[in-house]
Amino acid sequence: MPKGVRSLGILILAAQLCPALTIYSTDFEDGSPGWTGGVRQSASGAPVGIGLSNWLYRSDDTSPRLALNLGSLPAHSNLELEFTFVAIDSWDGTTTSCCTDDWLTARVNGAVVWNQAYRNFGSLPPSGAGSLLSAGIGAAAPSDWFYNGSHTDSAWLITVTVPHDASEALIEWSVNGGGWQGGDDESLALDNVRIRIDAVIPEPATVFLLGGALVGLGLIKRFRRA
Ligand SMILES: [Ca+2]
Ligand SMILES: [Ca+2]
Ligand SMILES: [Ca+2]
Repeated sequence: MPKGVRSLGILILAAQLCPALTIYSTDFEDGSPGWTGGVRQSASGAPVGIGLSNWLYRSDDTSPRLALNLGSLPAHSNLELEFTFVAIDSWDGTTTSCCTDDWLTARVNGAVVWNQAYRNFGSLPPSGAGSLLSAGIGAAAPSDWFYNGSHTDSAWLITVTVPHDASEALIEWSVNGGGWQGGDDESLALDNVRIRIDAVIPEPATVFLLGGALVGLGLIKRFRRA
């Protein structure tokens, strides 16, 4: 390989692999652009201390679905999905004597990337997957934050990274398990949603060096011809 071409290859490889390119984020404080299937909402008693002030809410039917459709993504190989999920009121998980199962499912372009059971029902601490968020009252304590005062609520920070290289991402959240009761008994909310990809972004300094190398190669060729 000619020395000049090898140098260019090294420079191109030096372009920074950026695993933290945020392509979308929202806390629903200023609206919910790009979303379908939910209603932006706030409620008195909400645990603002863990970032819940306004959120996207769904309660009302037998197969609730919240969706976000993103397009024109730059080249990438992985997608990271981070969000706060709020299990509101008497989610039953897999363990109560009636009304199970209650699972949260997330999909990216139709593929399941998260599928976990959540339970608030009863006096036990909430159960589920992800990081249980507490509003300054201790993670183990059952907490009734809002809506049905007879049932506790829990919030979970969930992060999942999946292989993904498509230029579009349809991200969907739904419930499954056959135990969904909806309405004033069970509902769900999303907040603090952030989508990141690992796009390759040339650093400005690298672009400068690359440009300089190209100019240099041209000068060398011209000098050799002279
Ligand atoms: Ca919010
Ligand atoms: Ca409640
Ligand atoms: Ca249930």
